[in-house]
Amino acid sequence: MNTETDTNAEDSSDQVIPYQGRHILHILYSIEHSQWSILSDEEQLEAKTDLTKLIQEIRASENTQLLTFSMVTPKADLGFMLLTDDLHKANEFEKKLTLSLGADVLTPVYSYLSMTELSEYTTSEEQYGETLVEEGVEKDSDEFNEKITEYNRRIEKYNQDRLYPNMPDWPVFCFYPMSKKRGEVNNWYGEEFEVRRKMMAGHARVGRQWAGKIRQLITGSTGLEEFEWGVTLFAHNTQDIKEIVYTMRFDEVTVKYGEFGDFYIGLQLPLDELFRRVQL
Ligand code: 76R
Repeated sequence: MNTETDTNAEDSSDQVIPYQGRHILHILYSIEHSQWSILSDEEQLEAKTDLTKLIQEIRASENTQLLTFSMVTPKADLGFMLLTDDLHKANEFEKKLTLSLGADVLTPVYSYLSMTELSEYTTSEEQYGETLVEEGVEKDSDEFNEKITEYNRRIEKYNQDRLYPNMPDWPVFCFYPMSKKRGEVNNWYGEEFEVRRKMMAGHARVGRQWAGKIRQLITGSTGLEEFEWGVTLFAHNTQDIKEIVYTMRFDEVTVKYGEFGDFYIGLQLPLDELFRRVQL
């Protein structure tokens, strides 16, 4: 053991370097109905009240969002998506959620840890300026400067949304992990930055066709999970999910480098409806 770390270990929270962004935890549970049915009506009510209180407590915690889902298909029953600023908080809430209905009622069947991140491929001010010049706007003219200011404002808002996302209450939730291939022929990490940037720009152009229909959050998990990103999509119906994922399969980045894990679909429901839906 490293003694230097030990002597500084008075307060464990000091050891976690402040992180600009959110930790994201997707946790899916199956409900052990046999265990649940052993509880009396009173105990069941108490357990549901405890979970309700816990959810309220988590939601009231600073810089934290917690979403609840009834999962579709028996891959899982109950799902949570937790977004919070601090790994200690994420860890504490996760442990509490698992025990919230009493021991052995909720069995975790899937979980995914990831973090919000800025895109590596965002257009820089210089690149945007070059595009303006190509479009015939004179460099350093009033119009040019105005457009650059407007651009910077947009990027600032965009980066804030990426680091500190606020998920919508849209009903359909979809989650799956993804990686970029490191094959002998197609190796994403062996490509020049400029090549990757151009391909990602193409990807974003395809994605933007779903503006207003799909809200996407891409979170990084390299070093945290086997896959490199978590993809969380919200939609108003499953048709839009199916369409965007299908269409993207033909996008160059996905065609050449996309690797997918398992897909999970859930319905975002308020807690009382959720309890009824999952038969608690
Ligand atoms: O963040 C941005 O909006 C800028 C452009 C952008 C990036 C950097 C973007 C746009 N994505 C980015 C990164 Mn995406 N995305 C997916 C999937 O890939 C598939 O085939 C399916 C999974 C969907 C459906 C989707 C949707 N994206 C990424 C990354 C990280 C790659 C990296 O950094 O190397 C992955 C794994 C990924 C996968 N993407 C968009 C969308 C949509 C809808 C958009 C437009 C968003 C908007 O403009 O509002």
